[in-house]
Amino acid sequence: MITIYGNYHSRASRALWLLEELALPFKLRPVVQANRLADPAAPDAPLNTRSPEFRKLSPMGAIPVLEEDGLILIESLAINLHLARKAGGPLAPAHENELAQMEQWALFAATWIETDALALSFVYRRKEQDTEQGKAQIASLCSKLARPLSALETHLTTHSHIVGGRFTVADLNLAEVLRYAQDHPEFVDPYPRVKNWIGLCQKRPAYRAMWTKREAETV
Ligand SMILES: N[C@@H](CCC(=O)N[C@@H](CS)C(=O)NCC(=O)O)C(=O)O
Repeated sequence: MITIYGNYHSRASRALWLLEELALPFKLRPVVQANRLADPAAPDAPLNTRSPEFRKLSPMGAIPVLEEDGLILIESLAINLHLARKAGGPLAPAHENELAQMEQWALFAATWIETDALALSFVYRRKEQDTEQGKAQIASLCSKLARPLSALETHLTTHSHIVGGRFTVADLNLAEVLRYAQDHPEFVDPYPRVKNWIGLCQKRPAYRAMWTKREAETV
């Protein structure tokens, strides 16, 4: 049985979307981010990323974690590549070259995009988007994202999807990383193909199902 530790308001959403796509049975063990709690060490605190019990599973103390028949994985994009590959089917790599490309795009997302996309989201979470400092940060982050987004736009001029001409875990991983930047919707305006591709990813019934559960979640 697959167990995901985490919640829908975290990077666990990546695995939870994929599990909807794959229609696989799984258990979600709620773990909340410690920084969302007033006192994560309180005796009545819910299981959280600093709980000793959880730290035994994840030395990083971060969610998501996957546990499956003795296998423990603590990186969301690796969890998804594993789940897709093990399940097989259209979302999985069809051969070694596709696997290499899917790994490449997951690393592309994690190294070229995630930090700046997340920083963009945090400007909005801090409600600084209309301040002079916030506007300057947004401009700087959009300019840092221009290089990977231009590369992605170029890729999408000759490819309908990220890998293999069909929706795969590579699209899902990249779309989820880029989602952070969507708190500033204009980020994607200079990249019409990227905009269209994210829209198509997020119209998928499995994404909508994940999102509905996220909206119903109280963390
Ligand atoms: N690179 C890791 C990052 C995991 C991560 O930072 N998770 C956040 C939630 S999205 C977390 O657990 N934060 C709470 C904490 O660090 O205590 C991944 O992609 O899985």
